[in-house]
Amino acid sequence: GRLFVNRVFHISAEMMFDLLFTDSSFMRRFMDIRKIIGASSTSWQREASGGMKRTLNYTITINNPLAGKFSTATETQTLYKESREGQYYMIDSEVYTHDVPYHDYFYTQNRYCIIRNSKHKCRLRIYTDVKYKKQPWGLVKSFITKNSWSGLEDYFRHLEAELLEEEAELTQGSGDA
Ligand code: YK8
Repeated sequence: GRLFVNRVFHISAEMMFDLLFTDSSFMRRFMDIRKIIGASSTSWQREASGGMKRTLNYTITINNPLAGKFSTATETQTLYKESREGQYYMIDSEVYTHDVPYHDYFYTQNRYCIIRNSKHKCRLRIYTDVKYKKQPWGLVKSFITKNSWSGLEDYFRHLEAELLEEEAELTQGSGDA
C-alpha cells in the first residue's frame, strides 16, 4: 500500500472526524469540486462487533481516458471500536467502483487514522491499498494498480490541500494559530 497523507493539522481530532465522516459542508463542497454527484449515505450504525458502519453511494467523474467519464461507487466505512472520541479514530473504507474496466477484479481500501496531538491539533494519516477479489493476469494487474494509484494520488493530494484551506479559515482570527 501507500501512505498518501501524513500531517499534523491545526484542527482538533473531533473536528477532523466531523469534517471527513459526517455530512459536513466541507465534504459537500469537496465532492462538488471533484464532481462527485448524487451522494447518499446511511447514518453511522452500531455493529455487533462493537464498531460502527455506514455506507455511501455516489457517482464519480473520471478523468482517465482509459475509463468512461462516470462510474457509480459504493463506499463502506467502518469505525473501529478501539476508537476513542476526541482522542483516536481509525476508519477503514472499502470503495467499489462499479462501472470501470476490470471492476469485478479489484476494490480500494483506505485507512484513515486521526490522532489527537493537543487540544486543537491532530495528525491525519491516510493509507491506501488496491485489493484483488480475483487474480488477474499479471499485466492486467499492474495496469489496474498503476491507473488506480494515479487517480488516488490526485484525489488525496487535493483533499489534503482543501483541508489546509479549511485549517487556515478555522484558525484565522482565533488568536491561537
Ligand atoms: C473515495 C480507484 C480506481 C479509480 C480509477 C479506475 C480507473 C480504472 C482504469 C482501468 C478511476 C472517492 C479511482 C481512482 C476513482 C476514484 C476513487 C476514490 C478517489 C483501465 C484499469 C473516490 C476514495 C476513492 C477510492 C478509489 C478511487 C478509484 O472516497 O482510477
